[in-house]
Amino acid sequence: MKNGLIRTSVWVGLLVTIPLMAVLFAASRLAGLPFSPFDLFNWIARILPGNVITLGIDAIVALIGGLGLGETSSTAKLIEQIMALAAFLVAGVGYGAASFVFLSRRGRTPDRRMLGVVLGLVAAVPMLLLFAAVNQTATTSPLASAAWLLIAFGLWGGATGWIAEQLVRAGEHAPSVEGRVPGISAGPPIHTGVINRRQFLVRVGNAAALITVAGAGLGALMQSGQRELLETAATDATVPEVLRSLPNAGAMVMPAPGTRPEYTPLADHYRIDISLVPPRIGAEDWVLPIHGRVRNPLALTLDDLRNNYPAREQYVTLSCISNRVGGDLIGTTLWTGVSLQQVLADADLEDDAAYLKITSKDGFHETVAIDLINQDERIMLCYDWDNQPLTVDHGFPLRIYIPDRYGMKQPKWITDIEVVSEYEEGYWVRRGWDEVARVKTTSVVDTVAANALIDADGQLLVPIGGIAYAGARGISAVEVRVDDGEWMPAQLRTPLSETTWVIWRYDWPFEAGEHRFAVRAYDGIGALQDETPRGARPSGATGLHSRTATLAPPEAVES
Ligand SMILES: Nc1nc2c(c(=O)[nH]1)N[C@H]1C(S)=C(S)[C@@H](COP(=O)(O)O)O[C@H]1N2
Ligand SMILES: [Mo]
Repeated sequence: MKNGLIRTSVWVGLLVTIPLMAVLFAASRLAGLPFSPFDLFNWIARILPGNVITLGIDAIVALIGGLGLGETSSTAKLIEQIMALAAFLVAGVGYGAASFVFLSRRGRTPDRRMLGVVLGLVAAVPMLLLFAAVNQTATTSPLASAAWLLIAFGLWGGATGWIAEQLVRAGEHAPSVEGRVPGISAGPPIHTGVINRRQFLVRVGNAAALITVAGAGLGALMQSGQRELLETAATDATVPEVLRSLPNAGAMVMPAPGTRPEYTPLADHYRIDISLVPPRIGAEDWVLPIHGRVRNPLALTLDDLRNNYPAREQYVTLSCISNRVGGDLIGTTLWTGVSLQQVLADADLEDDAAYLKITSKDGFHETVAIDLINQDERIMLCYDWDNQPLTVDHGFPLRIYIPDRYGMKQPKWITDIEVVSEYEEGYWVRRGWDEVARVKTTSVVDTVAANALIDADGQLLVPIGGIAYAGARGISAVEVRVDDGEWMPAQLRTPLSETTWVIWRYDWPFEAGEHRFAVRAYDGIGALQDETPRGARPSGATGLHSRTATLAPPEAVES
């Protein structure tokens, strides 16, 4: 094949695919129509083997950490979204370029545009299947979504056909018709006046750029509008009131300056899930079926859960099993819901009922042993976080809380609970992660507060502090080691609850110079955390966290 043809075909592929993406984006923002680039990526993420995915996630998390790109979970989502766009672009340009070559070569094909439309519709078929398999992007009816995909991809193919037609024609006429209007008898002219292939492509490029800018701009405008709405809702309603009434308000030990907030602002809570955009569930259409090995199948609305069962509240620290030692995939908030023990009592389980199979809107699923539920009334179906309904990101309308387990065991966006007699592996367990996913004891140095020295009767102290967390086992002790010294006991602040992290603090007698501060924790039964450095897969990261700080001589410190 001629080099020129390849170059032109790639160029044409770009000229038709980039505007297609912009138009799909605008339509998804304006009308809730499906966004195929994300559907494609979500689908790939679900079929790839678990270790490949883990490798990918690890690489992203390492990249974010290494380059200091900011908060891990939202940055990771952004990177994934960019990857999704890139993957779609590559696939789209590839298919578009191949279509263009095909269409250009068919000598005297009567109608390249129609043929192009057909090729576009062919490409729409996998997008329709993907949409049917993993749709989280659309809120429109399946019929409207399918129709839109056919139209958009049909137009995309048609545009390729039209460009091929015009270029073939310009090629036929270019040498002989200089100065004349070309191709009058064979259909509509490219344009009046002199035009060659290059000029034509530049014009198409301008049109493509215009559509892209308009589509992307319109879509972005809608997006920022939505985000603002969410943010005002979150800040107005709740945070101050909740913070004022924290249960440990009277705790003696104060966090060292620079320690992370003990209660994570909702907007800052990490988000981890398998979807590029969270599934949106309408409260009105949602009912939770509890069925299977039960004598009394239930179908509970959100109101049923709120009104027919006593509400439970629990301050909870949630951590992702992928969190690295010292990472930010961990947060603490107030969870409200109903004890599963009570709900299951109403369902009246059959004698062979052994597990709940919980399924989510995004295709995520997990199995919870009924024995575990019977042992712990804190296991609950939660509808509120931070004293307000769950946000879309965090699982609206319902998620489960299981103390002492990593987030991977705790589905958000629950749509179905089936009571079963046989164990079944959950989504991440199937992909090679720990079956139990019990939280590993961990501790972190958040701060060496070199600019907040304390003068204790002439002795300068540096406040050092951070968190320690051991799931529902609680923390019994924390120790700090400076350089190669002895492990010294830290002070523990009363935690928000027995299932949250504990803020610790250690005021170290000041010594100028560079020092390394390490921390380790003992869980509630006195077991020391695992000091062996280990990555997150498959059971959660272990190892010590430390922070190095250079302390300026006291003369330089303002008193
Ligand atoms: N439906 C669904 N639930 C899910 C997930 C998911 O991908 N889909 N991810 C789990 C994982 S791995 C974690 S760490 C927590 C994170 O909850 P958050 O995003 O509210 O912090 O949700 C869990 N529940
Ligand atoms: Mo997770």
